[in-house]
Amino acid sequence: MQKTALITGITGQDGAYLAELLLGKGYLVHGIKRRSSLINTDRIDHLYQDPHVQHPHFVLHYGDLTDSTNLIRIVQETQPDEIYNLAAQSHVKVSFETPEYTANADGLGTLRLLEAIRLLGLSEKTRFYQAATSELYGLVQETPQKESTPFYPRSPYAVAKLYAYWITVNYREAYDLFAVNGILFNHESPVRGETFVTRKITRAVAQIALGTDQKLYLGNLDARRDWGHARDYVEAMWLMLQQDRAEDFVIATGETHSVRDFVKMAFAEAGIALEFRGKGLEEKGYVTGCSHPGYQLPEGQEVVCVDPRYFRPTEVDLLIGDASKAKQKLGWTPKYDLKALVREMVQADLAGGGRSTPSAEG
Ligand code: NDP
Ligand code: GDR
Repeated sequence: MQKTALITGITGQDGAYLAELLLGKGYLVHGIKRRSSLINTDRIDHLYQDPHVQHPHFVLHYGDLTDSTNLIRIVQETQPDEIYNLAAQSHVKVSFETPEYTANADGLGTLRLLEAIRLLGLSEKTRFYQAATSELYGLVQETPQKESTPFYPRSPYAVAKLYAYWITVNYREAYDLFAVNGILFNHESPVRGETFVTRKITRAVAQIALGTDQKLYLGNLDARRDWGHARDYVEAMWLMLQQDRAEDFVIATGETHSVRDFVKMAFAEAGIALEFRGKGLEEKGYVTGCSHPGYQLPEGQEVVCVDPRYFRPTEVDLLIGDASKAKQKLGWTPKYDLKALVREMVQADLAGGGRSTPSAEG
């Protein structure tokens, strides 16, 4: 029997990789996309199917997590076996500027979907995946962070996701719903949104190497993150919904690196050696060698600067996850290490001239 999945946030990074994974497994995939004045389906265009074909495998619906009637109608029409709730205002810094909207979409949006399942009498049929996040851990309580580590959210985004986490647990316990939280640590890819730090860095590396830009401005270089590859992480989402019991899982690589480390690795991947000098706001990154014959970057050129506009009112200093439970119960291990991730991202941005967002294919 063909399974049906409904993915919210299908136009985002994870939505694109997950849709590709599920289509490869023979699912009928429905996705919810928002109406926008410009077409925003770049990441999934390679999966697009003409809606006039007789039995489409990939169907998009207009919708929004802030509109419960719309969500109820889509869940009723699609009768999904699995719902993956990936939609969110997902930018931590932006959440300080749009806290109420973030709470509505990321917090209440999750409740609306759970209620849709319950009100439509789908509690026994439909399994629910919630995109929870390592941002829940926020201010460090213990390291490495695991399922039992106490939460201490540090942004309106993380607080909204805390509500979503607990309402998912509550519906599991109150209504016996198969509902799980995947507590995913940062995961990236060549189609990562351009304002998240990794992609901002790899795009800038490409532009600086190709001579179309000269400087990369960043915020807190000391923040440490556990960065994995989105392709590995969507596999874990799917595995969580195939278990006999609904449980929450941490998904992480178990390694942590600073933003500064990531910058150095990304420039090195393009053949540019970089050294940081100075402290605090005065810290800067200088070229100390350029081994790529195609680029002309003189030694001593200043290519990275700190700009306080990218600082957050409250920061998450250190994330490093312990995914032992996922390894043991889901048989999940990441295939990519950070070096391979950085290589793929930098090479994709160099190939695209540091401009376009390539699709999630390949
Ligand atoms: P993206 O920002 O790339 O994608 C977010 C998606 O949500 C987009 O499709 C966006 O649509 C959609 N969306 C935003 N607001 C709404 C709304 N009100 N109604 C409907 N759709 C909406 O995020 P990622 O793919 O990186 O992340 C997926 C999920 O996982 C998010 O919930 C994120 O918070 C969470 N997460 C991500 C991690 C990561 O490192 N990537 C780690 C842990 C959790 P549009 O394209 O129109 O903007
Ligand atoms: P994060 O990702 O906040 O961890 O949330 P982001 O890449 O935005 O920031 C990571 C760290 O880098 C520091 N930083 C900068 N960040 C951005 N965006 N831009 C900069 O110029 C910059 N300079 C330094 C940040 O301060 C931070 O410490 C991501 C999102 O995908 C969330 O949706 C998800 O829940 C978490 O990862 C896990």
